Amino acid sequence: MEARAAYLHDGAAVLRGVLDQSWIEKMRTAVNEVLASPGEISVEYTPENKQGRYYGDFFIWRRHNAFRDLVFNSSLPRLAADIMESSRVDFFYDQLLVKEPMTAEPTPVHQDLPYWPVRGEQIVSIWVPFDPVTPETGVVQYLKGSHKWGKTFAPEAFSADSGFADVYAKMDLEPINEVRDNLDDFEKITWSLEPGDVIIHHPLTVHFAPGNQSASTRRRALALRYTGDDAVYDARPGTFITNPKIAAVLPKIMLQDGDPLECELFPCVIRPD
Ligand SMILES: O=C(O)CCC(=O)C(=O)O
Repeated sequence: MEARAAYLHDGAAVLRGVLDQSWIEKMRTAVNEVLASPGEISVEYTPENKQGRYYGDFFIWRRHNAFRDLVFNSSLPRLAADIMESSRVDFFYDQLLVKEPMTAEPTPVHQDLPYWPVRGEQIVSIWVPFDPVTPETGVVQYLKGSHKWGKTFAPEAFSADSGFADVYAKMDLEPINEVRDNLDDFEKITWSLEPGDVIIHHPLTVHFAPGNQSASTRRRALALRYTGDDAVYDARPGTFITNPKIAAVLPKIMLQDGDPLECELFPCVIRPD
């Protein structure tokens, strides 16, 4: 599979025309519903006195049918299985990232894995936009090959007052400042996308996204995280799931360090034959 080869080599790859228009329409409506009625663990990353809106939300599949349908019944779980070459697929979580027109806030330079209570090789994110995305509206950019650097950087909170900074401080990892301050030194890969196209990325690939500078085009996007055969629960302190606000609304996680992920919160989507 060409996309898998690119994903393994570069840390990210694009697939065109994966979702048809009916999914896009359905999810646009669903995202608008979420934005009109923000979830309990949603975060407004744009300060109140500033223009635009950078909205983040998590685990929406648990409360919204359209999100659940996309996660379980679209072609995306099969895509995840193929990219990971995994006989099983579990669903880790969904993360909605909306940048309305004229939103200045960037997505910080980061790797995903340090935020997560998971370890393993078979873990993939599928970034699914519901609007056309360009560098102007805030498409994600990846540092080519950074998943193979053998480094794990300390997570950064997406905004100073989002309530995550104290949680992440529990991790004793190398800060990412050196990379963030020298972005020009690294080769980046990025794509402009039409709705229906998706990007897949590796959990250790360093990535970031600018704000949305367009005066009229929205940037509604959903990141879906799937795991495969070798992924296990990682009980190290400071992962995003230990944020008290998040822990309070999710079922209690009974998993022990090293357990396979499947449980009520991380359901199996494709079971091995
Ligand atoms: O959508 C964005 O701005 C960032 C996405 C991202 O960081 C992710 O999917 O891991």
